[in-house]
Amino acid sequence: MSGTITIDEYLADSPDATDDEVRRMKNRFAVMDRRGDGNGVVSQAEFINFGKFVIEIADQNGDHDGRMSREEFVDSVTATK
Ligand SMILES: [Ca+2]
Ligand SMILES: [Ca+2]
Repeated sequence: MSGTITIDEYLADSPDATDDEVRRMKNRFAVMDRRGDGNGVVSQAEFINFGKFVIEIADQNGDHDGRMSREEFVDSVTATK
């Protein structure tokens, strides 16, 4: 692994994704990159930073204990924002 992920590699992880899922994944990929250096590929650091960000948001919408619980995770992936 080169340490970076391209959009094609990212989408290849979910070959059966629906159009809707593909659109969401493309958005997520763009956000990951934009929170970093915006060079069109996602580095490991950008990927990890985004993961931390997602956990933080989920916890902020939950009980603020610094961890993402199962319930907070489910809320975060089903949220319609
Ligand atoms: Ca990048
Ligand atoms: Ca929590």
